[in-house]
Amino acid sequence: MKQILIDYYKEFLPLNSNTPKITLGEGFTPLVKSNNFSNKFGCEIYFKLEGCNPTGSFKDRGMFLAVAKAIEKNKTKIICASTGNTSASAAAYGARFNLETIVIIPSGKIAIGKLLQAMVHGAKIISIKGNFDQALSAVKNISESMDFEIVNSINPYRLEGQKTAAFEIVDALGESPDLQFMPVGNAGNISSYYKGYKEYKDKKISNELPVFFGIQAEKSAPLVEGKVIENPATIATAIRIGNPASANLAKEAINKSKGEFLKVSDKEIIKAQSLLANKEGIFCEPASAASFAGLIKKINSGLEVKDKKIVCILTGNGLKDPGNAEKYLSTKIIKTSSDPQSIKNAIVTGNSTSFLKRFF
Ligand code: AN7
Repeated sequence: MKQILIDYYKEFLPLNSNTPKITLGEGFTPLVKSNNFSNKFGCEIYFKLEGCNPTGSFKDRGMFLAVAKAIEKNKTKIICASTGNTSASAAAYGARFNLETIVIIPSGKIAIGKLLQAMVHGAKIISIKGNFDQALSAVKNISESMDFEIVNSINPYRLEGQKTAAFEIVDALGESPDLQFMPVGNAGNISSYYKGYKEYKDKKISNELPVFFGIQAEKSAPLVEGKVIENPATIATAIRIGNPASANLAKEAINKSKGEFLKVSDKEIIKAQSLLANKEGIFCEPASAASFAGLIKKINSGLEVKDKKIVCILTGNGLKDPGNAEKYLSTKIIKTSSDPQSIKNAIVTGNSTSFLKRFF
């Protein structure tokens, strides 16, 4: 029988005999090779499908450990600020392991699928007039006085859990990829990957670190601009963050690997999301598509990728954000009567051009 993540990588995780071995089935996500784009660009492109985690995003890899450690410490309440996916994950693990869960979200800026997840799992949801950065700052303040365990990525166990994704990639490829593209919001995940790749290198399981490309949305790009963005904006609400908590760790990952932070526009994000859906059969959320948008942008501006192994991290499932998908990616539905002849006519002559094609 397949092992659970907490057992499979136990020698790399901060566990002791009091840590409960909990799971919701996180990790072991597919690493899928792109045939279309690998051939087109003369390299090997892989997509890490983190949307296949139990709540549909990579957050579950960190949440299982943050929650296990909270239980180990006899905590009964967890809290997070969230652009959506952390709250969905916290709510699910909180429900399963009998913890009271509070989520603080920026009003009106969280994709409906994620909000529904927090609701169905029974979290207490508090929507604030403010953005993620303000929500996180409030959470830090509240947790001290109310004995909550914070399950945002400022909790070091989140990063420890999330580094398992780097192990899985090396285990699958037999070595580190040459390049890795991933979205960056609060900058926890890029820091986790860096830590994971580094631990495998230190143990001589791999020889190199990948060169990291951290992709931000154009108007939410504090790490590209080198300053805090007071009012971040993007349709990729998951990464609508102006003051990343793990900025220093993320900078280390970029500097040590000789990579770079890069920004892409909302239009480039939607285009990449559409290409993944139409040419690869992969439906990821907008923030995740930013990684592929970054790769395309670098290739178009002359990055040498020939024969390179490249991984794009697709951090969350497309169904999380049906609103943007309906607006930009959906196709026209052809309507007919039930008469087989008119159905045939519709198949032959009907036009179901996507909104996107008209948009561009
Ligand atoms: C799909 O849920 O910050 O750079 O509160 O949901 O580690 O923040 C989500 C972030 C990328 C960025 N892709 O990761 C939250 C939250 C998706 C995300 C990121 C997020 P970090």
